[in-house]
Amino acid sequence: MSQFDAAQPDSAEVFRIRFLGTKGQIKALMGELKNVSPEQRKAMGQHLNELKVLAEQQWESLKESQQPTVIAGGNSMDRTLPGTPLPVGTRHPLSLVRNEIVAIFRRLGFAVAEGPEIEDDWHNFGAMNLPEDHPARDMQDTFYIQQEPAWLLRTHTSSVQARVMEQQQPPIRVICPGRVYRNETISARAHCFFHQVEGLYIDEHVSFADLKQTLYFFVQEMLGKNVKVRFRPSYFPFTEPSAEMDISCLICEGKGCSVCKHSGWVEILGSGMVHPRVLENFSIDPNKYTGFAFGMGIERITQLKYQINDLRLYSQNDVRFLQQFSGVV
Ligand code: 2NM
Repeated sequence: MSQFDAAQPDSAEVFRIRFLGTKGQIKALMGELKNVSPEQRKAMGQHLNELKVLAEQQWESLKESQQPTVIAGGNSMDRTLPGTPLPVGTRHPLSLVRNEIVAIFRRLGFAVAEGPEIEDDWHNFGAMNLPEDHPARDMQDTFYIQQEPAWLLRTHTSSVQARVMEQQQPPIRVICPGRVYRNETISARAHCFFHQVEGLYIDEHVSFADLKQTLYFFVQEMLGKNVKVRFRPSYFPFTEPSAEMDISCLICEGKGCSVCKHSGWVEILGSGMVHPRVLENFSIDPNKYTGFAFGMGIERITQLKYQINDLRLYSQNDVRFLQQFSGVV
């Protein structure tokens, strides 16, 4: 640190006394003028005046840099003090897993689509072939914001796929990640909101074999080459036929534990061939086009990947939980 560092509280005054004071160096040089030959005296005088002006400027700027900055409210702040370090946040485990899922499907040519969390009845239920009296429409499961006309919190991201089909004819290849809401009592195993990735692929000649191979590829990329899969027949109103996919339990490697309820298998997603009525709802000709669709919960896959056994941890924002994912990209 030099003698005239702005951080030194008295450096302007030290500078003034040394260069500009009555006993300062510039005054002393001025005194020497009488010893200079008359021819050189004028030029020398001009140089010394320039030096004096420069020294005065330097003195002003030193004084200025030492002024405490006055901010609104009258508090003063020393801008030369080092800042207080701020704690750096970490990516949420659900975001990490969502990003991974999205990256895998993007490599297969799926585009990402997003849509509103507040929906009307048509995009969430009607277009998805959910009849008026279907239990998923019950007050118990759905958060209604308004009854007539109905505004609700989407219960799945199929509503986003409805909006894609409304705007685009096949080929369609999209995945829809997002938050969905269901009116459930909060516990370790259920929450009133969770996160989904749904996928939709419609083109000519899309088959159930395409569905199986796509989802098999996904699981191998996501959870490793050793994981086994099986498909079980199931039912969804928007697909026919429908199937649920299980994977061999990663926690006990199929031997039997509480996560797989001693069966060796855990369900990770639902899927099926898009119901012809859903295609017709968007003027997509079911005789020309077929499609498959699937939906998975991000929480479930995160649980398997990181062994998180309580859903509430995801939304409590306890830094001791969140910090465990620091450095994971
Ligand atoms: C699931 C399971 C099976 C699905 C269907 C559609 C659409 F838009 F094509 F109708 N989107 N998502 C679907 C199918 C979702 O979630 C468990």
